[in-house]
Amino acid sequence: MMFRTVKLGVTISSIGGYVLYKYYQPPKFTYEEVKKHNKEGDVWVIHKDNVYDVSKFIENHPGGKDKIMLAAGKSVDPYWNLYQQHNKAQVQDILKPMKIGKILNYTPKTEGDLYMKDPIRNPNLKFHSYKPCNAETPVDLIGDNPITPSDLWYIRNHHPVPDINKDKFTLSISGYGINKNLTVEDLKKFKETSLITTIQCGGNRRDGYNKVDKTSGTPWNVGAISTAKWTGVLLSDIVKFNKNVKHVQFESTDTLKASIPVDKAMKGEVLIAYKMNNEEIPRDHGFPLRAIVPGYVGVRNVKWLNKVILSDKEADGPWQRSISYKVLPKEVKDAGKIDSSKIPTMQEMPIQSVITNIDKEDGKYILNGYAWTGSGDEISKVEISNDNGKTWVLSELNKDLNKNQKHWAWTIWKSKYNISNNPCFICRAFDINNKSQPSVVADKWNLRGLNNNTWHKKCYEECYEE
Ligand SMILES: Nc1nc2c(c(=O)[nH]1)N[C@H]1C(S)=C(S)[C@@H](COP(=O)(O)O)O[C@H]1N2
Ligand SMILES: [Mo]
Repeated sequence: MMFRTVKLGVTISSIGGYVLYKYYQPPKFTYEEVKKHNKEGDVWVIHKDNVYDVSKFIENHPGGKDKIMLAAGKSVDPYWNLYQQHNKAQVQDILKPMKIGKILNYTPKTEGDLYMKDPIRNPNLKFHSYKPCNAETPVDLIGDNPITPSDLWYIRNHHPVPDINKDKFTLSISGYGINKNLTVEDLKKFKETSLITTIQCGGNRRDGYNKVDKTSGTPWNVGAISTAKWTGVLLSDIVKFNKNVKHVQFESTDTLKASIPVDKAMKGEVLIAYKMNNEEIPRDHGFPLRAIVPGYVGVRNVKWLNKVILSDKEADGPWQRSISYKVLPKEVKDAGKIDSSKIPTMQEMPIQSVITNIDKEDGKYILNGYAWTGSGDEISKVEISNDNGKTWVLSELNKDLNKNQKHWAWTIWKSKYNISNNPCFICRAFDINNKSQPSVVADKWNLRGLNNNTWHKKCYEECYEE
């Protein structure tokens, strides 16, 4: 009905009805009204204080129908903050004819949406979610980039990204007679140390378990892992540990809490980092300070670190004490039925290897992948099977990243096969102590989908250029 009024207004003004044109008021809709138009075939969205009917447009949305449906009945602005490609005149031209009115009592979505201030991200990441952001690194780039470029590092956030003013920021270190507050500049006065470490989320390869039985959590494929050079100060260089200290707790501006055993804190090359790949740590990865705990599960590498607490206890909270990071026995299908306080939380990561991509080049299959173990031990070999695990051959290893340090960074590997071979491959790695990966996924299955380090199988898939 109101739509017609608009059309009529335009027609009359064109034959001289200037008065109507001048006094024409576009229809106003409440947020509640817009919210009702959130189903396929009937989709309204809000941009700034305008309301658009995009029902007919959604199939043509360059980012896919699903993405636009996320904003159905709501404001697109928080999403456009992530996808900056919308900030151009062309987009406004597309929108214009779809405008149906204005929003009544417009309130810009800044406070209401805490994710509005999240940083702009590289669209080549493989996104699982946006609020909070969970995204995998594009693993097919690893062969050419053993050190992951910071903007392509996987992102695993539990909350909105804190917006921190470095000049006002301090790190507090407390417990057992210690009580210091250090600015980033204060930290920089200590001896600077750099380490190249791989960080892997406890849920990396969770999707592999889901084929056995459902698990809870983001269904990560093989890209919840990345490697960077971190620069900062060793925790053991700035804190003297009293013998009663059993755990070192980390807390962050976004309220995450985690802890590590004091032994690791003293001897495990734990870093308080202020640089990632030679630059300030990007906001998504912990600006301005991050705990780097080489070889330990992702969540102990606390971003936006603002407190270090020496304690006789583990950190409180879900990330340490409850089941989030507990590898439950495979028989447990209902976490409510067990006493999880008896099960230790994950810390050091087991040996892992993965085939990241298989390409066809000059009549050969070229396999690339990574291998790594949280103990910091050297990867001695990566074996590939082309006959479903009966026989194995060695792949070629590139250990350059660990030349001057313990093996905290992954070893990249490569293998070549004639095209006449079966297109399916399995990989497994060994460390210098001959520790290797388990073969059967069903044996390692656990309710929270953690620590999947079973033999990794991948087949070559033709991809067609459009
Ligand atoms: N403060 C804080 N630290 C955090 C997280 C977080 O949400 N908040 N996520 C943790 C988890 S589960 C992982 S796997 C890694 C991910 O780090 P990244 O986003 O830099 O890849 O950071 C860890 N540190
Ligand atoms: Mo994680």
